[in-house]
Amino acid sequence: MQVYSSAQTKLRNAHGELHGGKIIQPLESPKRVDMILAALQRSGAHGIREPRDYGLAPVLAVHDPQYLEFLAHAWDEWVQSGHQGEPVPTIVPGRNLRSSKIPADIAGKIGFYALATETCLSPGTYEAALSSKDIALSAAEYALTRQQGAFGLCRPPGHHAARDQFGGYCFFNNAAIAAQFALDRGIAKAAILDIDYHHGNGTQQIFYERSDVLFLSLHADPACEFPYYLGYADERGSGAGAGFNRNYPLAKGSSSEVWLAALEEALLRVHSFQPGLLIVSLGVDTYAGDPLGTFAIQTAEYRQIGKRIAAAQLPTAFLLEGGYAVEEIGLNVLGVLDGFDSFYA
Ligand code: SP5
Ligand code: ZN
Repeated sequence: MQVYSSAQTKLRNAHGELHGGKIIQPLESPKRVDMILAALQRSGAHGIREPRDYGLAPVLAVHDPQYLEFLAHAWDEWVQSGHQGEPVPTIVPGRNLRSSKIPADIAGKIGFYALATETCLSPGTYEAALSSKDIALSAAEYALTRQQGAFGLCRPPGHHAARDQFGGYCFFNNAAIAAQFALDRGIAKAAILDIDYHHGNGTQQIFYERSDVLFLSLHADPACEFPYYLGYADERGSGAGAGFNRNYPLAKGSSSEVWLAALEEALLRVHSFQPGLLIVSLGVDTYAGDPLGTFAIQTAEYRQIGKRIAAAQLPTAFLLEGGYAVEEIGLNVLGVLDGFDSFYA
């Protein structure tokens, strides 16, 4: 299938990530892109292209303008304030503080716009995030116009990013931006199937009150895993969106059988919704060897997952989310793409 990728995504190259009480080398690293590209090139089965520049309008169709402004200038403001290290949020407007005031000071702004504290800001993050959304948009446009499959090698990932918050390694919600773009291009309905190990809290939040985007997420039970505060089965959408949000929280350590059964249920819902575009938030942190995951999916099983998704027979844009086992990430992603194509071969 058509693949979109850009070296600009590697400008997101933070030094640190807060993990288990230590600042470690980020799991969400540029090497992830290199390893996936290497596997794609070895295979030769999928053509790779640069994305086109869609500008900021599709971002503003989903994200808060002040949040965008914050991301565009956060690093410079941080440096101008005399700081040296990479900023992590140190105080957030939690339950007992006001969130109606946006501080003038950059450290305060970082807390205001953060939903998690593991993700450091860094020079180049904004530029990489811009490239990531262009990759998502290019893949979605290709899938729509050709009525085929496409893969966007998005980085940084997007599904944790809310309308006005970053975190979980995410800054712009690539899947939401692509879905909204497709709707603005004239399709009536889009479905987002999120198969990352973690719940897609940002995507859920963005479309929670809407009936034109069906959001389905298979993930580790938030009672036990990040993002902890969203992703439970009783979250089914509200207002006009009631019934258009479905979560499939799975126990830590779930087997491939359990996971695939949940996928079947979710795909049945996609089928009855009849979307004009299917966006798959593709995280391969469901892999048995993933340093953040606990699920048991093996490399050889990703092919079957791709084939099963292809059986929905919809124009489909796969967008990369998580996946941190860098040695195997290439084969795991390739398996999904090959499996998808094998359905049509
Ligand atoms: C896109 C994506 O997959 N984002 C995941 C972000 C998860 N970040 C928090 C991970 C928490 C891991 N807990 C560390 C405990 C160390 N023992
Ligand atoms: Zn994840």
